[in-house]
Amino acid sequence: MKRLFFLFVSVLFFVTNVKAQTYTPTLENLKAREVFSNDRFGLFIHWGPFSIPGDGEWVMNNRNITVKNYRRLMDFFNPIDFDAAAWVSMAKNAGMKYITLITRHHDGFSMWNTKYSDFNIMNTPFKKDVVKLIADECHKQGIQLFLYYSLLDWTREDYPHETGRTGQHTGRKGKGDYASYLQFMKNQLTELLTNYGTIAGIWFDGYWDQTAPEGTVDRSPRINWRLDEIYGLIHKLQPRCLIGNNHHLTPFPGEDFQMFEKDLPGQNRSGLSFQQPSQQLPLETCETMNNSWGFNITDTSYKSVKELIHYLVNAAGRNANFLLNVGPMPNGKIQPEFVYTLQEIGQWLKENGKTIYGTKGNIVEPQKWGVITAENKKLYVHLLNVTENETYIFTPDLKEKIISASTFAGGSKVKFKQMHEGTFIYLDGIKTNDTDTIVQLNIQ
Ligand code: H79
Repeated sequence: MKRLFFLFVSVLFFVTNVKAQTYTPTLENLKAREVFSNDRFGLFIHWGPFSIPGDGEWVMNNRNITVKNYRRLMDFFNPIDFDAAAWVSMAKNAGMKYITLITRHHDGFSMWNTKYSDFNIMNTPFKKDVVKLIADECHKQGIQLFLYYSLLDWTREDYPHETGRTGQHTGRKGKGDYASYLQFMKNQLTELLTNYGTIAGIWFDGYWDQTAPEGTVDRSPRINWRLDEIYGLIHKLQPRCLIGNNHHLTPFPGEDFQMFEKDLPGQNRSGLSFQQPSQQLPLETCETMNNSWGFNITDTSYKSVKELIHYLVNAAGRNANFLLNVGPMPNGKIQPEFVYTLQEIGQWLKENGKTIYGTKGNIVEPQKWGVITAENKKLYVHLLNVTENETYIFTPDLKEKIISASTFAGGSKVKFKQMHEGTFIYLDGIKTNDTDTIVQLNIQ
């Protein structure tokens, strides 16, 4: 009897202990994940007083600007040409299904009316709550809103700056106090998740400020972030809200999607993406239009429409969303090069969105010629790289049995041969497209 009781107690202990460490998403959260993975394309917006020097959002750190000097930017932020409705409709016309907005970047400036820091938008000459203006417009125009929130802060004294990898030259003398900083973040996140309607997700960044360099074996953080408390708070306030964290590590319990920065899942060209793509969670990859997130006045290395469409298709082919960034100018306008590119992508999506939205990727390994996306009984073969004189493409590992094949544009018949080793798709006689020739395979 005594032994049985002991067994009972240990089972109970085990169960409660395991429960404390695992995260069970609610049904509505799981549904939100599904909606998110079907969205496939979103707009990232990096905007704030950091836009004023025209040198990217890292200007404070990169030019060793002290807190005292940096705070002057607050007096200059007055974007008289800002029009939230125009930004949101630009995103919608580009075929984007969500917006991810910087609410507070590493410089610590809050873009909303917050009670918890005076370094905020209400103390600029603009005096308007940008998060509110954009949130209202997103709700009105029916597009989802994600909020970017930095865990790292280059201005606050209570952020554990002594152990930070960045922000070492901003003139802070005080001692970091994580308990105080954590409470501050909880207070701010409570505001964001209470006063701005439905928030589709929170996009964290800056965790890496407290980890050992990428590639080192022990990546344990120098502080205990107590993320479970933050995540618990978010899911309590809005259970549907999806949490993602740009820590460049394998997702932690409590996170609802996995993100990659400047890399397709499975690639590591940036040197930041050592993590394996999750098989369970929705995936997202973010990329810039030029080489900057925040407005950069000399960066004219614009990616072409074709390159960005390829990135979108390549992301979808790997089961990931594409979050494409703009860094609006300090006057509130988005530069014409970006506006043009987004319009063109939107045009392409109007014609070809059916092969992107709501599809699944990873049907076959990405191939030299491109990728495949799938929806119901259809596979879309995206031929991104084929030359004029290639007469066929070959794809291994295609398990589905093909009934018929045709071009997605125009619907003309395409010849194919399905064999044990793989499938041949013949290109002779079909009209190719310089951006993406899509072949639709109807499967059994
Ligand atoms: O918001 C945008 C960037 O400002 C932010 N994330 C995107 C979405 C970003 N922060 N850092 N990076 C991008 C690049 C990362 C640089 C790092 Fe490092 C390399 C972080 C860790 C290694 C340099 C070395 C900075 C800290 C150590």
